[in-house]
Amino acid sequence: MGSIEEVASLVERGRSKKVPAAVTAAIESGCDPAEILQKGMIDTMGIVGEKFKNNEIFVPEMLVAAKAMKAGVEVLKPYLASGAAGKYGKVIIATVAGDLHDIGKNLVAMMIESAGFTVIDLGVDVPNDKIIEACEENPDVKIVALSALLTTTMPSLRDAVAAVNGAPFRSNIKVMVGGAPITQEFADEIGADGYSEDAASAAVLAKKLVGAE
Ligand code: B1M
Repeated sequence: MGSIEEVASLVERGRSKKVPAAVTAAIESGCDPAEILQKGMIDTMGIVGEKFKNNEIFVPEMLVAAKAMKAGVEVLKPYLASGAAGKYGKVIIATVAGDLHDIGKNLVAMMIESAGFTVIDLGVDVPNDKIIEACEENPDVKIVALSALLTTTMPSLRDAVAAVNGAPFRSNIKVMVGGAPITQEFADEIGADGYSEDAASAAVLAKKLVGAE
């Protein structure tokens, strides 16, 4: 019998090799894939973050937990994605310069893709000129989606949005931002078109920004 608790425990302890089988077992036992993601993985990363903050664990433990979660998400992907083709156009997504966190960005990418967009993922620690270059190479891009997970990379997010806002193609695209320290107020202040708190609402926002909802 698989369970969400087993998935959570393995993710927290960074057992990458065991997580995929535990996720499969949980699904086979009837657990809801969305709940496995939220309770078994996202909430667990919250616990990992708290332990790090309290000096109970250190960067290597955070890293292995992140790897374990990624291994689990791979198994969940087909259950969470709707399979809708890219009918709403292209989205460029990136984690901003100086920031290496990508789990949240990857979930946002997955949800946006599954909502019917084609996602071009530039990865983590992406300099502004690379974002601009990607927009120029894809003149039909509809949205630039930027993620920042650290209070220390909020200025990078501000700079990245400023770079896009100053580009000649600005009127053709929308800019959306998110990440744990980001708020609607900050998004407004830096001149983004939209902010969302989590991956599910990011997909709703993306559709709204292109007038599809
Ligand atoms: Co780092 N880290 N980390 N870390 N890490 C946090 C973010 C932290 C909160 C932990 C803590 O202290 N409690 C803290 C930041 C504190 C702060 O800024 N105030 C922190 C720190 C300090 C650091 C380092 C500085 C540690 C060090 O070296 N001393 C360092 C910085 C490295 C760098 O980026 N330059 C660092 C490194 C790392 C690892 C590399 C080890 C690893 C990341 C591995 C990876 O991503 N591949 C890591 C991890 C795993 C975490 C925690 C534990 C988990 C992050 C995560 O994946 N969460 C994190 C603690 C926490 O989050 N509670 C922490 C799960 C994920 C699903 O949530 O990313 O928030 P999240 O994404 C959500 C929403 O934010 C939103 O939707 C997502 C899904 O619902 N969202 C968007 C995200 N992007 C969006 C974009 C959108 C819309 C919504 O539109 C475009």
